[in-house]
Amino acid sequence: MSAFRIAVIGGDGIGPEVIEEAIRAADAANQAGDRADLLWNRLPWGSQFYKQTGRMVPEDGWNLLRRHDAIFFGAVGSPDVPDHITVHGLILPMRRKFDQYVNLRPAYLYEGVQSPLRDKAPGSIDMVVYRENTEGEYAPIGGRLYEGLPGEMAVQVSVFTRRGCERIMRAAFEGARRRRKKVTSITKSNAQAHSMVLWDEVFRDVAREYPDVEARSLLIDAAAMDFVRRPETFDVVVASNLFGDILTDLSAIVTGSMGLAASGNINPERTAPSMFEPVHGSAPDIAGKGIANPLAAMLSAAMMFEHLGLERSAARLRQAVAAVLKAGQPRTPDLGGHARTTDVTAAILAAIDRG
Ligand code: GGG
Repeated sequence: MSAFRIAVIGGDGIGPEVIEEAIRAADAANQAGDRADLLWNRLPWGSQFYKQTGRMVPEDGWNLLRRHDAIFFGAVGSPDVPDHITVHGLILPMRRKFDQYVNLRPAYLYEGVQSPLRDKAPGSIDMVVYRENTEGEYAPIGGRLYEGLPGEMAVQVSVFTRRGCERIMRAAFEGARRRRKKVTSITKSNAQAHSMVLWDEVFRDVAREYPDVEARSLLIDAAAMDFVRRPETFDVVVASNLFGDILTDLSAIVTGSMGLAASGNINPERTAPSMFEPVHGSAPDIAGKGIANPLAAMLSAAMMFEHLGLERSAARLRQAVAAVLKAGQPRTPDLGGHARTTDVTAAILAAIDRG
């Protein structure tokens, strides 16, 4: 029997709530599927841990994480700790340290889910965003000068390397070959005359290696419009760190809810563990109320299973999610219902049981 050590960081807000429910569903899907030996190693890191220790991750934390096959992550962000401490102390360094340079964010309109857009049939929105995850606008380079004084200033440097652009774009083209063979690159080279011009040049170079895949460039502003106006025209989208982050809230909401948006932070060379997390954040407004949607976390667990080669377990989990959504209930409030998080898990467990 294959064995996998999975580090679990529930993190903040609704993170631990949805992650625990997703583990219950993942265990059931694994029992019905691959029957692998899954060891879930829970790590109590997050804002609470920061308030107790002054660190988001303990001193030996990164080495400890590295010894796992994957990381299952909830959310980070707390109203009483600034985001530049929480996000910059945990999730962003993890992506860089473990070279998780592909942030894979699929968006799919499931049967039974109402898009806020008019007349969208199930499956008509079906795209995957490949977000560059280790450099770009989220590089922690820059500084503040004259803090607190009238002449205060801040400099934030974006970092775009040929290597960084090439590898995310190649991943996108490879992904497109397994789908509908169309890649859209998101740019803003009409305004950002250095970074985005390099991005476009590299895109043209990489596209030449994939003559069987349709390639086009779209300005971020036009893309934002078309994610709403004609989302069915997108197959694979490749975007920088910031652009990908913003556009994937849009792709999530046009497919019904942030509560359905899953993601993987992938190290394709497998030199370090990849990390899987729902796209939504910690949602402090509903934390502790037991009404968070666990489906994004469950679909993230399915992505993790696929990454680990547990295809049968992944399929069981995905089928159960699709069946519960198609049935129309139970639904948490983000999908217009009144159900609790645990009601959804119960329905998922029953759907896994039915097979
Ligand atoms: N589970 C997603 C999460 O915790 N998001 C917090 C956040 O702001 N992340 C920034 C990012 O994804 O780049």
